[in-house]
Amino acid sequence: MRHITLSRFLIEEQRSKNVICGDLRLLIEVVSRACKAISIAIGKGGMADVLGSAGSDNVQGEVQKKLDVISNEILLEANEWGGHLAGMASEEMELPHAIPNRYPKGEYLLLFDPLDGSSNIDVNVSVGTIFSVLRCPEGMEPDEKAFLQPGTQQVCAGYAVYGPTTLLVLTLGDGVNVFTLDREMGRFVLTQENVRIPEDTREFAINASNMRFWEPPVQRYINELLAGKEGPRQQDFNMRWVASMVADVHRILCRGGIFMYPLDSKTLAKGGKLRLMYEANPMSMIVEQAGGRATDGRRPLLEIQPESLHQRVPVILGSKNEVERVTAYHLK
Ligand code: AHM
Ligand code: MG
Repeated sequence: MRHITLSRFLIEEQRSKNVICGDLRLLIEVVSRACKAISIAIGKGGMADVLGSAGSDNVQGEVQKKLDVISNEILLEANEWGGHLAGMASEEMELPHAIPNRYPKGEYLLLFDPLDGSSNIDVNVSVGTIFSVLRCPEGMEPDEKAFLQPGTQQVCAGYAVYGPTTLLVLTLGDGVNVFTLDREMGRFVLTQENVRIPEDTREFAINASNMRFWEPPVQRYINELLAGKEGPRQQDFNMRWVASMVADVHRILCRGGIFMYPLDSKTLAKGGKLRLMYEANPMSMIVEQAGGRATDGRRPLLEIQPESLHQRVPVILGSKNEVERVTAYHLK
């Protein structure tokens, strides 16, 4: 395989397809460098003082891990000074982060979940960073309102997964490509081009301990899968649940599957568990760019008009035919 680095890939995309401009290229390069730094911090584990809780709660009222805070700071500092951003928003911060006045401003808005699946960090299971890029509407200040755009408006989305290898998965709205971190050289190298998610699958991912709290369409769907060969689906299904969305979605990108964090009576008041702007939208863009589907059970996730920065939604995504089936059960 030709060794195409992320930098070269981006320059060639800019030249040949005109899908990105210099500022967006810089943005992706900077985010990828920040992900490298996060990967290194995570890799130090128990040797450095990076594990465990930070002793604070985030805007969602969740306990922050030290690495949640460290990852958030790495992303903020890396992206502040380049002149490519109008503003940033993070799952870990209540309000958007303004670019300090001493730096020039650009046209893009960057949103991120700095460390997704962070409850897994202390047990050495894969975690990741998820990001989404929007344009700041012309003439608008980069305050909360500027960020409230449906997922269809994303110009780019991606995630890094810090597992046995560190990967960067990226879409510019023109397919999905996977880059592997070459640790010796300190660069990302293209290792999978134009990934496609199989339309059919026999594997599902859901936190089954919530079964009694789900809505009837989800209960029906999962019960049918669990009934296996003897049930209406007439085949056996396998289940996986890492509890790191990046790892679960990455498995689906590699070999198909359906991922669900549906509405349940525990999270009903909040609207769901996962966050629309930091998790659902970027992952939906990637999944749809790879030929999969993503809905909240009733409508495409990417079409939802956000009402607030930290809005939560039910998430059902992955192999097309299974997502369409669960969505049809909800609409019946
Ligand atoms: P986080 O962003 O605070 O880490 O929370 C999101 C994570 C997802 O990665 C994962 O799919 C889900 O929460 C797991 O939830 P649960 O522990 O309820 O199974
Ligand atoms: Mg998180």
